[in-house]
Amino acid sequence: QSAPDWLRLDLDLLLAQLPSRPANAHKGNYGTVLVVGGDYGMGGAVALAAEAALRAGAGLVRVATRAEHVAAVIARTPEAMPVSVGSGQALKPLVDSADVLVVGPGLGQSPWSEQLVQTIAESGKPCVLDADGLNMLAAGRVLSPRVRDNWVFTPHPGEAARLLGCSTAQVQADRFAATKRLQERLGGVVILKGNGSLVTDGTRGLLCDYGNPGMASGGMGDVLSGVIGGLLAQDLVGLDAAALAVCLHGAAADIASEQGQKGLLAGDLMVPLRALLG
Ligand code: B4P
Ligand code: MG
Repeated sequence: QSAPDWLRLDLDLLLAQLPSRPANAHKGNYGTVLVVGGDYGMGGAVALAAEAALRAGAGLVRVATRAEHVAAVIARTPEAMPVSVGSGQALKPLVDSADVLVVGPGLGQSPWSEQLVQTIAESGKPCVLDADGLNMLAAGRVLSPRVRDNWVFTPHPGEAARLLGCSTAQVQADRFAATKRLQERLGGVVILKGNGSLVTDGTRGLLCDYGNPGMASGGMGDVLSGVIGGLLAQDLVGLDAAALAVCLHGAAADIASEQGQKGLLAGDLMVPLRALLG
C-alpha cells in the first residue's frame, strides 16, 4: 500500500455504523470494558481511559489498578468500578467477566505490570494494547509471538519505533510503510498515532485527518484507548472500532480546541465526545 491507497475517513459515515438505542435498551447490551494499568504515579491514565470508555457508550467499565488509585478513580468517575489488583492471579476473574480489555495506560514496566499483561495475553479476549503494554511487547518481556487478530495496537511514533527496532525519525519518514510493517508483525489492527493517524488491518488502509496540535498533551492517548475499548464493547469489529475511535477522538479535540489549542486537556474531550455520538 502506498499513500494514495489509504482511504480518508469521514466521521459522519462512520457514526452511521453505531445503531441508535432501542427504547428498552439495557446496559448488558453495550458490553463490559476492563481497563488495566495505573502503576504508582500513573493513576490518572486509567481514570481517563475508563471515563472515555463510558463516554463512548460502554455499558459497564471496570478498572484494575493499584490500591492507591482506587479512591481517585471513584472520585473522578463514580460510574467506573475500580478494583485493586496485586497480581496476575487476582486479575483473572476480572478478565473473565469482561468483554473487552484496555491495557497499557499508566501500566509501567514492573514485575506487577508483566504479570497483568501475561494474564491478559492468556485470556484470548479482544484487547486494546497501548503505552507500556506496547513497550513490554517491544522489549520481548511479555506475550508469546502468536499473532493476535482480535487486538488493537495503538503506538505513537516513539512506541512504533521500539516495536520495529528503528528510530522515531524513520517511522515518521514513511508512516504508511511503518504502519503496514507493524500490522504484518503484530496482526490485528494497528493505529499509528500522530498528525494524520493511520489505521490498518492488513487489508484496508485508512487515514484520519481530524485532530490538531492541541492534542500534544499528556493523557490524550489514554482517552483514545478508552474510546476504542468502549466501541469494541458495543460489538464493532476491530477495524471499524479503531477507525471510528480515531475520528471521534480527533473531532472531539477539534471542537474542544475552538477555545484555543494551547492548554487543551485530555479530559476536555469527554463532553464533545458524548455530543458527537448523539
Ligand atoms: P510518551 O511519553 O510515551 O507519551 P504518552 O505517555 O504515550 O502520552 P499520551 O498517551 O498522552 O500520548 P500519545 O502520544 O499516546 O511518548 C512521548 C514520546 O514519544 C515523545 O517524546 C516522542 O519521542 C515520541 N512521540 C510521540 N508522538 C510523536 C510524534 N507525533 N512525532 C514524533 N515523536 C513522537 O497519544 C496522543 C494522541 O493525540 C494520539 O491520538 C495522537 O494521534 C494525538 N495527537 C497528538 N498530537 C497530534 C497532532 N499534532 N495532530 C493530531 N493529533 C495529534
Ligand atoms: Mg500514550
